[in-house]
Amino acid sequence: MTKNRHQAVGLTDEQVLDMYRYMLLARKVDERLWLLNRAGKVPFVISCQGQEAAQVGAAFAFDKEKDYLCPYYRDFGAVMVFGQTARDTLLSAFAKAEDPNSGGRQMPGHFGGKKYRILTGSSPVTTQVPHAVGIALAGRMTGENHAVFTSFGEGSSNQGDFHEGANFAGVHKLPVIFFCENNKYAISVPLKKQLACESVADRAVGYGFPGVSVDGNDPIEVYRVMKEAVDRAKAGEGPTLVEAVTYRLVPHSSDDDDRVYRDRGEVDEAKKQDPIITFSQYLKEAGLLTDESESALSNEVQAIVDEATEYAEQAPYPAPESTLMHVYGS
Ligand SMILES: Cc1ncc(C[n+]2csc(CCOP(=O)(O)OP(=O)(O)O)c2C)c(N)n1
Ligand SMILES: [Mg+2]
Repeated sequence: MTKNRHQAVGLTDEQVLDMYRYMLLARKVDERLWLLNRAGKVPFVISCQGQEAAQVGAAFAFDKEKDYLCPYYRDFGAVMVFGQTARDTLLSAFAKAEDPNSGGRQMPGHFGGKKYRILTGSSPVTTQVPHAVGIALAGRMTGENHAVFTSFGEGSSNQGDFHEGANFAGVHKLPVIFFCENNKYAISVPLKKQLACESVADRAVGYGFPGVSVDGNDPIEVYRVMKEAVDRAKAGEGPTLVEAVTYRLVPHSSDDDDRVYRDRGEVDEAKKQDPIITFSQYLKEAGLLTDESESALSNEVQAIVDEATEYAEQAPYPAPESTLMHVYGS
């Protein structure tokens, strides 16, 4: 990576350090979830590992006071930039009453929260896409003109919801940014068995708006492309499809064994491009991070994760008598 590229795209030194901090926080929270799962304390984990640069770089391009996020289950980095905390994630993993996503009712990774401007997610993949398009249409009708950030995996870009949402947004030039995190697998299905076209970004032409493919391990490039897309959206020029090419460094979920469908050599090769490592190198070359400040930051983030774990483990469960709340109307 060339030195100080961040300044050329309008990011300050403080902002790129902040990006790295969010990436590290997302990674360390994720690692903690796996430990808790293997210790039998939390039932399920769905990971962001390998996709933090894409998620954080993309989320930095939005106005957190105005814009909306309709994320998918891996988006720990994005939801944290929009305001969710390590405590929130741990509360959700332990299914505690204070979980802001669903009060301990949904599986982990089903993010949501009015105060964070994050739309509640649903389990069928890609349902968030038409919702995002609807929020953009509502913003046009009310004059709020917010941009909407929606994300999904490349496998999910085969779902009807993606195509219907993209078509409608293209026709009405709505301010939606479709963000595909192409991590090369849909559970055990590799990319070449998912798409016959060259890239997910190519699909945009069919809906009459630009499609851009970007290195998802590079948060500065992801930010640059997303910022252009957000600026276009807010200028009334319509949607953009951005494909961030990443790699899922861990199994699909805590219930998956990826050794049965992908070669260890491939995973080891991808680990060399782990964005936590490559972005730390960039920051060091730019003179913004040293071994000492990196280890201080790492300790600081680890302490946040420890505190969040402790807090969430002690927190109360939802009251049993509230089980049917929001399920049946009376
Ligand atoms: C409509 C629907 N079909 C199938 C599933 C089961 N499922 C959950 S995640 C997933 C794979 C999605 O792959 P991709 O979109 O590439 O996202 P990734 O998990 O790789 O980030 C599938 C098939 C689902 N949740 N919803
Ligand atoms: Mg995928």
